[in-house]
Amino acid sequence: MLTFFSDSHHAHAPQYEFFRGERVPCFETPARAEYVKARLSERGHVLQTPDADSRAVLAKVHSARYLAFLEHAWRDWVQLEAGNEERQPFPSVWPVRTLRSDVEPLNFTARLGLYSMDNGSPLSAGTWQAAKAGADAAASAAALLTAGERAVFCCSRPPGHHAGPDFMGGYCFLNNAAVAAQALRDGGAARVAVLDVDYHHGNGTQSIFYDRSDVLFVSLHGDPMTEYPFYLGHADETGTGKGAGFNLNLPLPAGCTVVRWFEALEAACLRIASFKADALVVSLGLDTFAGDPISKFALQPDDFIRLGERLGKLGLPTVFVLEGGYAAAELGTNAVNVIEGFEGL
Ligand code: OKP
Ligand code: ZN
Repeated sequence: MLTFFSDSHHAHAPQYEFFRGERVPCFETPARAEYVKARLSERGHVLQTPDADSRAVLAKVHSARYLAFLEHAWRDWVQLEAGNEERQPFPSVWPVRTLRSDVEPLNFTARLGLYSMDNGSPLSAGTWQAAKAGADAAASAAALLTAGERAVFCCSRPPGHHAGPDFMGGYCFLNNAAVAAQALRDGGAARVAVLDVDYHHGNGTQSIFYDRSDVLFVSLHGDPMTEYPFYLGHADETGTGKGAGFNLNLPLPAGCTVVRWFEALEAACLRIASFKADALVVSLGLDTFAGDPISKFALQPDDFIRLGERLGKLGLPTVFVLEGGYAAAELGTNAVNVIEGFEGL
């Protein structure tokens, strides 16, 4: 499958995150994309550098003030204090209920909190450059589908599905799946379905399209009562206004069986078929793998072939966007299994 890959992903390489109050190495590492790239090459898939500029599409899925903050965040951080280029910024205060989010404060940490849903999304010097390359890959993939290509894979990082209209979160900064879906709409697809199979609910993608009937969002994920992102992803979230009925969440208990996971996948596919989508965007998180260090589903490598086969049966032009998956060494095999299952190889 034709794949977009950019070396710019290396520019996003934060050193640590917080886990149970301790500093730990980041789970979301440059090695992830490199393992996937290596396995793709080994299997003869063609890698291309993204050639579209996503900026116009980004402006339709993210707010202008969030994009402006993110693009200049590292510069602002470094200018704040000598030595900051060696330090990672983290938010420490958030505008929760009763506090104002309409006014953007001048203070850097206050602005970082305004545009963050958690303290789990460390910035580094090239975060904007890497995230922008991922969005460019999504826009490039959509352009190829518009020109008649059946399927394209975006091998990009950092992931995107937790990034909402005006915030980052869960290692995500720009919502690549939303960029792909919006670019497909702009290219003439009347109805686009986004299927999110990452272990974690794609809260950002859901929120971006929640009031729209032209983009259906369907997600299967760990139940937010116990799993990140906790505050969205329940079954009773079905869309609002014109978007009522165009959001489907299929939360599953942490630790559930592979059989149960595939039953949910079937329900998701049936909804996408009844929507009569013109194109499909798959938020391809691979953290449903049994060996994933931060997730609790049990898929085996061969199950990813079955996932690809089922998606192929939908018969839709499809963009795959890499999301999570933290068993880095197994990521290449699992990603390529989905792709080759889809292609019927
Ligand atoms: C991103 B994606 C573990 C912290 C977990 C949230 C998980 C983000 C998952 N130390 N942080 O959906 O794979
Ligand atoms: Zn995930």
